[in-house]
Amino acid sequence: MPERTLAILKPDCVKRNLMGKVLGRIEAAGFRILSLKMVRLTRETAGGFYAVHQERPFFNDLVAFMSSGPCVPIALEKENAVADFRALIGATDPRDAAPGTIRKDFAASKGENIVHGSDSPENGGIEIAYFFAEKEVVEGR
Ligand code: 3AN
Repeated sequence: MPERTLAILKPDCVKRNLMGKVLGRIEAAGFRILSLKMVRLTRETAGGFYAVHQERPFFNDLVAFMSSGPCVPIALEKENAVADFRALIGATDPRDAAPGTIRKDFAASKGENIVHGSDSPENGGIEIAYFFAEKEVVEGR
C-alpha cells in the first residue's frame, strides 16, 4: 500500500532558488507528486500547522520563519513514504544530517532547514489535508 507524506519547501528553499534542485531529488527518489502549490503562510496558519510545538522555546522563531516568505507544500506518495522521505532530507540539524541528504547539502541551520517532512503516516494525512482539498490531490500515475 502506498503511503502519503507532506513535504514543505520552506521559505529559505524558495528564497535561495533551490526549489528545482530539491524537487529533482524528490522525484529521483521515486516519490509521486500528488499536488503542490505556492502559499504565503500567516503567523496564524503557520502556528496552526506547528501547533504541537506551541510550548517549545523555538515556537516563535519557527512561526516567524515559516511566515517570512512563500513556501511550497507538496503532497507525496510512495511505499514507505514517511520514513523514506525523512531519510532523504536528513536530521533536523544539518550538522547531524547524513552525507548526501537534502539538509546536509543545502540547510543553513536547525531553524532554516529547507524542507519539512511528516513524522508519521497519520500526520501525513492530517498535514496534507491542512493544505489541500481532496479534489486537489491527484492520483493516476
Ligand atoms: P523535523 O522537521 O525534522 O521533524 P521537528 O519536528 O523536531 O523536526 O521540529 C519542527 C521544526 O521546528 C523543524 N523543521 C525546525 O525547523 C524547527 N526546529 C526544531 N528544533 C529547533 C531549534 N532548536 N531551533 C530552531 N528551530 C527548530
